[in-house]
Amino acid sequence: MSNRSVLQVGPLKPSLAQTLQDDYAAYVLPDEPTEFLAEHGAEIRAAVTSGRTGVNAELMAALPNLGAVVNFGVGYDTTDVDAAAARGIGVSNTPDVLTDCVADTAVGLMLDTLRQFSASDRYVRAGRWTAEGNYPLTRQVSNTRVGIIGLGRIGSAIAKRLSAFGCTISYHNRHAKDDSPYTYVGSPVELAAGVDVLVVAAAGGAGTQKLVSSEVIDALGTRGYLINIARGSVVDEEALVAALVDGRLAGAGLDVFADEPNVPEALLSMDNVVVLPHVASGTVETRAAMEELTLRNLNSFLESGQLVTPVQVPVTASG
Ligand code: 8YV
Repeated sequence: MSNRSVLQVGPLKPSLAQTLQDDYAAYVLPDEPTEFLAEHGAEIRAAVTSGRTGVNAELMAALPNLGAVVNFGVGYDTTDVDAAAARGIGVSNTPDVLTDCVADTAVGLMLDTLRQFSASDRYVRAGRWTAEGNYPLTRQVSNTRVGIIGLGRIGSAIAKRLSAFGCTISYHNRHAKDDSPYTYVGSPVELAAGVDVLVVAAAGGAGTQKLVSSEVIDALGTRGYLINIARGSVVDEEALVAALVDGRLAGAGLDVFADEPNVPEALLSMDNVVVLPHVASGTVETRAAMEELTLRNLNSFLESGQLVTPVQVPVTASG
């Protein structure tokens, strides 16, 4: 078998892509892959990708000896895990190492959205402080009621931070967590109805598609805010934009969108909305830790057939 058994799928952090070239002589999947796959598909044992691209069932089918999809990022909703499971292909992600930065971003977005710091900054820069006087009053963050959708690693880290702000935390998950100090609520609508701020921290994928529906947004109501650091797919974005345009929701802080990097035009002129370009894990420290964990997964798989942080264990690892 060829030594060139690693395939880069989609753009990656430049230093990671460079290491894949230098240390693994990795192939890079071309934009028009048909010819490449016919010639080299059978050589590939591991694909390295990110949440932005992933490996779909069609690509897996063209890689008959694929044993692992190594994903840079905690979210792997762009990889077809069912197709991988059916073939005994392992999938790894990069949990834990990004939890703190993503939770920091959620809290920062919440502060910015309710207090309108970004909008206030624009107000000063535009000379409006001197021309028009003080900025309008905004909403308090401390002591608010916060509902978290998805109390996993990241959701729990957000809850811990917001507890220090005196916030009352409730959450919705597939199942109540026995060891959680926070109040479990049985449905997203019920959760939204009882809070000031709804924070989305659930994994993306088929099971959470538009979990934050128009009904949930209506339940959050005219004084409610939505914060999303998870995936755009978890929210009905059209319903969200419509509610913001109509003034049926107080505001939103969004790091993720349904069709990145495209952000609905209507949001761009709203001072009660903060839009970030999917930066939650984007610090030097966290991205380095994600890169390191990605390479540990790749090495471990190539050496022993085992992934370090599998989301799915290969049934028939090909060593
Ligand atoms: C990254 C993310 O921006 O980990 C995730 O799921 O969304 C982010 O940390 C992304 O994976 C990089 O492509």
